[in-house]
Amino acid sequence: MKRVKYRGIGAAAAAVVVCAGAVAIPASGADSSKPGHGGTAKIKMVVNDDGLVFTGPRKVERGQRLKVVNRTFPGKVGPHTFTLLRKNRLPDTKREMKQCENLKLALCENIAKAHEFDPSTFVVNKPNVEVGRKGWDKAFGRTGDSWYTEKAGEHNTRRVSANDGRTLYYFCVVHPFMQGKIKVVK
Ligand SMILES: [Cu+2]
Repeated sequence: MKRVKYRGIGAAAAAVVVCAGAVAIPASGADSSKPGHGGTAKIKMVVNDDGLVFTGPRKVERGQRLKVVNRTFPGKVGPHTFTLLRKNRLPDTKREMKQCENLKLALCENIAKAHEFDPSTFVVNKPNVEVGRKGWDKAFGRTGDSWYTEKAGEHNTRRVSANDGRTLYYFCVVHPFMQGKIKVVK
């Protein structure tokens, strides 16, 4: 465990204790790797032995509902985002992650802007960023699909509108080491 200074979007600076997560994209969680025909696939934001992580299935069907649930206590760990981003944009060094948290990385600045984050008040005016086709499909760069959450138990459900065959990469801009991926299948 390591004490890190938290200064992310949507909350005043606060010192929180998190484990420095592994940089490699985990083959997320103990959840079923089956997309669960017709049901709702679920990705959870949790604290486990690895620290703050996303857990969820490896696959989801195109058109299936994907529910993202905040199972952490943001008073302790800060808020989160579930943000789609292009694979080559995933912050993969400590330096990049630090820059991202501090919104010094163009990508992360774009995400904060898309959420209409006000750095003077730490208020996020637009928790739901929905671009491209309706549903999860558009990955940052300049813009993309993203959800911001600052309360325990909050959740957000959208259909997966990305084409099958594609892998969606996601992360949390507040804790850039929170990363995952999910493959869209038929
Ligand atoms: Cu987070």
